[in-house]
Amino acid sequence: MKTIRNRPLVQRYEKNPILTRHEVPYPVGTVHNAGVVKHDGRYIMLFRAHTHNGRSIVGKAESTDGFAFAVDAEPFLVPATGGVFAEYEAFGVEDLRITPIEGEYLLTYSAYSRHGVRIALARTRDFQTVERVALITQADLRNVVIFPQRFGGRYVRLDRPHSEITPWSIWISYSPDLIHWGDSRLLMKPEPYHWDELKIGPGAVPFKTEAGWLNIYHGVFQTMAGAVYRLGVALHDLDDPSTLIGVSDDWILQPEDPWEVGGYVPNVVFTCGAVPEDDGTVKIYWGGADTVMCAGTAVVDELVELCLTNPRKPF
Ligand code: BMA
Repeated sequence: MKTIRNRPLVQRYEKNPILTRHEVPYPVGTVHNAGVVKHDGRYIMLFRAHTHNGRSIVGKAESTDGFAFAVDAEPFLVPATGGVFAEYEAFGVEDLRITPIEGEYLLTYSAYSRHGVRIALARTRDFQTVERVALITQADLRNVVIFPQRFGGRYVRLDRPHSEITPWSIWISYSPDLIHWGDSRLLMKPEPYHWDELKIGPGAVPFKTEAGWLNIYHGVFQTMAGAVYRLGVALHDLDDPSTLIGVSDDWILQPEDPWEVGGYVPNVVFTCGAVPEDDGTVKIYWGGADTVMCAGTAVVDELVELCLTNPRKPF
């Protein structure tokens, strides 16, 4: 039996949007799709922003309460100017995720170039200096989230390859060293005539609950008026994240506010980050219409319950 609630699963912050281009001290056209993490008691947000040439960079903002963010004077990550990264980041860096692991933060982001889109990995300990590690996928692949712990000594990631037979689906891959990835398996596919029938992809970095790893992902439905991006949830086994305990049949968030329904790309809520709190809630961050940043709060147990009751088949 599903619990009947008289409030939405994700309670939107009443002062959404929490960040727009007007709060950025350098010229950008958008602020969206941010990775967020708690570091030394402060919330660090690494957001994507379109510069005025139409390509993306990553900016940084900080907050003490997770809702009111102040943006740094300079961008955090811009396309590399030297080495192999320069060749593959020339068209911009996008949709960064932050994985806290073993005392450091792994940053995965989309690197765009004339060769397509692939994923780059960088690391930081303090969000002051960043070290690029490796380009960890080929083209065309985006939306990679690394789990915040190793399993059997190996790093584990969810990724999102695309092929005609298995379009835009969520796979899992493993690495002994963060550079070489393999042992890949399919975990979830879009479901026909369902809110996520066109595409699915990893969203926020999965976080640990008592029942399993909670994975907030995005799903896309094609309508006559264009694509609609929503968020859903899946629960992965704590010891073996390749085992899916349940995938919720329902979405948890869809575009509803004016800045989600309208903007640079209308009808989009897209997450790259969520911060679990000690009180059993999770702050979820999403880009609205590829234009602004929004936040909301959900009760973790309710998201878990949604995965367990009335789940859909992963594929
Ligand atoms: C996806 C990515 C996201 C974006 C979404 C909606 O393919 O490009 O960065 O938020 O489309 O435009």
